[in-house]
Amino acid sequence: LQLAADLRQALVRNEFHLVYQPSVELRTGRIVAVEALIRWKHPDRGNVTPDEFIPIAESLGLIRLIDRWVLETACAQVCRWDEAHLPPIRIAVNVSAGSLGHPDFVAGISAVLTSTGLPAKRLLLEITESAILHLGEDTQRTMLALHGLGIGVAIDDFGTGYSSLAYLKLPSVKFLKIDRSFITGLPNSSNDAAITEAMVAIARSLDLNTIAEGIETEGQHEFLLRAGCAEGQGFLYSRPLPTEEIERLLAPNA
Ligand code: G
Ligand code: G
Ligand code: MN
Ligand code: NA
Repeated sequence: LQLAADLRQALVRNEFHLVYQPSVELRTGRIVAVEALIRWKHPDRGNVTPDEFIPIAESLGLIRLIDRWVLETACAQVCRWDEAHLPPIRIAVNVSAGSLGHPDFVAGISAVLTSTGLPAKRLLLEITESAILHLGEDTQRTMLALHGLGIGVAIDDFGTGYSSLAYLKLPSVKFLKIDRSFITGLPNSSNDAAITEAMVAIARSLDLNTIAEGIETEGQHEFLLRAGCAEGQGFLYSRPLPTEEIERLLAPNA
């Protein structure tokens, strides 16, 4: 597969970049975090989406290198925003199963925090339910080690996996990200409304924060605010944006 061969070269050829999607406090609209999202500009094909190349990277064993590049780039970026005296925000980084399952995963993250100087509490790792499911016993150790370092974890795409809810008790888990598929039907779909309210209730009773994904309308925003969801992401507030545009949004006199 040509794409796979090209993917092997993409890192050294500098073909990746990051965009950042804001996450806002629903009550105020204030940006409290950004999620780093990878983009690949292929020299011939143009933009290739992560939905296409992340699975290939996983199967080629390249995902650890890519996730590491994302983590370093995103942590270094948020430190530069701090140095420019922009309001301090959290940075969320997606982590694939192939990275999470590696024995050196926690050491790698620790090294990036040390080299960039980013405080651990400012980093949030987004891990899908299915990634956690595949790891079994090692997960517990990894999650405990992350907690020991003060690094929080968000369960990404919550509600779409096939796992038990046992991992919600892991000490590093601090956030649930309610999957976009449940937000789409709000506020009119009574099923989506009931599921969303139940997820927020689970989160609250376990002392976890909720982030709703894929908010596109005022009606969805209002519903989630009333349901007690604290944070949201979606095109209603902002698409994923390049660095300069995030800086413009964060600047106090923007
Ligand atoms: O950015 P976009 O909506 O196209 O992302 C599509 C999918 O790719 C999402 O599931 C997202 O979590 C995943 N993704 C985006 N960026 C990264 C990344 O840096 N690392 C990993 N592992 N997945 C990512
Ligand atoms: O799985 P994950 O949550 O990491 O996926 C993030 C992806 O969701 C990004 O690729 C981003 O482009 C997409 N996304 C973010 N906000 C919205 C939205 O409001 N509507 C839709 N349709 N997609 C969104
Ligand atoms: Mn995510
Ligand atoms: Na998601």
